[in-house]
Amino acid sequence: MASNTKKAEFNAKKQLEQVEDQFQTVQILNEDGEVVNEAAMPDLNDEQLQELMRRMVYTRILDQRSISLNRQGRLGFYAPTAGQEASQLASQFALEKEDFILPGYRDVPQMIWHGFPLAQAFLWSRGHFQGGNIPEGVNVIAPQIIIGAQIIQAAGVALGMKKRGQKTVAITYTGDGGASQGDFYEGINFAGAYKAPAIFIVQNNRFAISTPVEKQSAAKTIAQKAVAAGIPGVQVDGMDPLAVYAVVRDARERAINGEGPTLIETLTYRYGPHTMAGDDPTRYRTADLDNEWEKKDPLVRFRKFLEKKGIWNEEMENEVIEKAKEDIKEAIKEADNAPKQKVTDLISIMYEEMPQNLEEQYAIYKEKESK
Ligand SMILES: Cc1ncc(C[n+]2csc(CCOP(=O)(O)OP(=O)(O)O)c2C)c(N)n1
Ligand SMILES: [Mg+2]
Repeated sequence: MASNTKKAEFNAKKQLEQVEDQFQTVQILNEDGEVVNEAAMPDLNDEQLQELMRRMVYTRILDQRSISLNRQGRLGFYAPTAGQEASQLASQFALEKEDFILPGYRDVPQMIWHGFPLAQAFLWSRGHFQGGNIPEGVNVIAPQIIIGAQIIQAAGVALGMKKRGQKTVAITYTGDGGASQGDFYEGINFAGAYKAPAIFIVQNNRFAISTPVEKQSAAKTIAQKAVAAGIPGVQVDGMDPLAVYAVVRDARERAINGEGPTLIETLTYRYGPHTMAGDDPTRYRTADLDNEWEKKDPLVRFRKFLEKKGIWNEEMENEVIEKAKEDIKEAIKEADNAPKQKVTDLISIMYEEMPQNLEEQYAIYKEKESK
């Protein structure tokens, strides 16, 4: 017979509420570009703040141009990024060049700012082998298409860094949908158990293609999923570049000091469609929701903040826009001039030492291509 005292001791509902209460959204800049959390302000000088703004403006143009290029048939796969600039670029801005990025398909901007050439990003979009051939010294891998697979890979890369005694981190990105995958739980659990210096970013843009986040999980936050892995979880305003920078920088510090991984949920929104392959967001999102999120725009609030400080103006912004357009024009030309790819190219870049079965196929194709 269960007694009433027992019932009171085991209050499952309260347990859940207590967990959820711990995941309040970190914000530094509000929608009007005002500092609402001075104590959390990251240590960035004026030049660094301007550079972060430049990158966000540049990337917004890159997104617009990529969408046009895709519609003209000059790019292949493209997953729009507008709306997610703070989440993507401020998190990359908190890294060092030696850190390793394991991106998802929407995370091409972070790769570019980590040193991956734009022309190669365009080639990746076209499925050209040179798009997956990462230059030496650029610590990224090609974007992951399998949802959640990069979480496990990041745990492994981070553990490798730890074993080599490197003071670096592996950072990986997935979406709200990715946080429902088995790989996600396995990856954060493993990294937690081995105190691997990993940073797991879940960009919660509220939709996995057309499925709203509320339908994917009963958890009120994605950040709280960290609790089960025994690692810290932080939910941050993903439209606020300063807050994103601050939490990622903090996670990086703890990781390189041997304190293990962190799960970071960035609350963000993608203004465009899921990809350019043809989904229609008006069939799964309301105009009201779009408007609500556009008011939170990361560029608008950061611009206001910088203008108030007197370190940003229209002329500077126009300069960045022109530079972006120029770079994109050059990069697409370079991509157009890439050699037509052969099957042997695809095979030869896959492994340092070719396995026997591929050697056989390589020989067959080499023969065919010589005719
Ligand atoms: C293992 C796996 N299952 C399904 C898919 C098909 N798929 C591609 S994108 C996507 C939605 C992912 O949504 P989310 O993780 O929220 O990322 P977002 O696209 O919003 O950035 C799905 C289900 C896939 N690529 N891989
Ligand atoms: Mg999503």
